[in-house]
Amino acid sequence: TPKALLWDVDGTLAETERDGHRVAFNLAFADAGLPWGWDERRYGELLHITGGRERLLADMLHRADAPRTPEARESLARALHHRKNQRYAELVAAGALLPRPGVLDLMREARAQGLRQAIVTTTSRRNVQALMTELLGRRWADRFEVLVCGEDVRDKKPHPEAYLLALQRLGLPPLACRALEDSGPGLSAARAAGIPVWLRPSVYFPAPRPERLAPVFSPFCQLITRDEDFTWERLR
Ligand code: XBP
Ligand code: MG
Repeated sequence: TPKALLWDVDGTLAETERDGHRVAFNLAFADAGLPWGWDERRYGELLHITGGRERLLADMLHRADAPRTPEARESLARALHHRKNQRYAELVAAGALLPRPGVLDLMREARAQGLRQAIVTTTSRRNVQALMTELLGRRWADRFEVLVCGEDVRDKKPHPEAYLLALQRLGLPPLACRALEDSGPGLSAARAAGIPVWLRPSVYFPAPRPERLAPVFSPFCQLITRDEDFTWERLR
């Protein structure tokens, strides 16, 4: 059995991408008077680019009405991203996001079993703070020994930096841990750090077909497609 659980945030704890970040980006576009919008299909495509600001910049390359110079695009992306995060915090505080089934129970059970727990995400500390306060309450941080966020790394997922930093801070070897992830970039990041993954795909990341799983996935990735399998009893 593992000694520590390393939790991804976006898509893993809640469907934050579809119901949170995407909606908040669209509100930020409207706030800025831009006729831009990301529907679920387009946002799903853009999700392979991790980092909200980076995602905005990538999308601008496909828009005729985006600023011409890289400097102007940078500054617009920074402003929109800032506004998006304000809107995200508002949505979260209004209760727009619910924990995914099993998440809170699994956290509780892991704690009861004496497991160590960490947060390993490449979103910002502020976004994590907003979401966790809503999902777990004001004292949420007591439950996690280590908190690695976007500010702590130079390279976002799928780069393994965030996971490597978490291992270093926990003082544990990768095989003593399990990463809980929902996405392709998250899976790649954990795998590249040598950490076995419990993969519970979120809406934007359809589960890979079984014939494509082996041998790349096993034994490093356990795919969880049903809510009833997302329990400590089934996973450990
Ligand atoms: C998810 C991401 C983030 C979010 C938006 O990371 O890639 O970019 O989509 O958050 P993870 P920001 O699953 O590792 O938590 O706007 O703060 O980037
Ligand atoms: Mg994720």
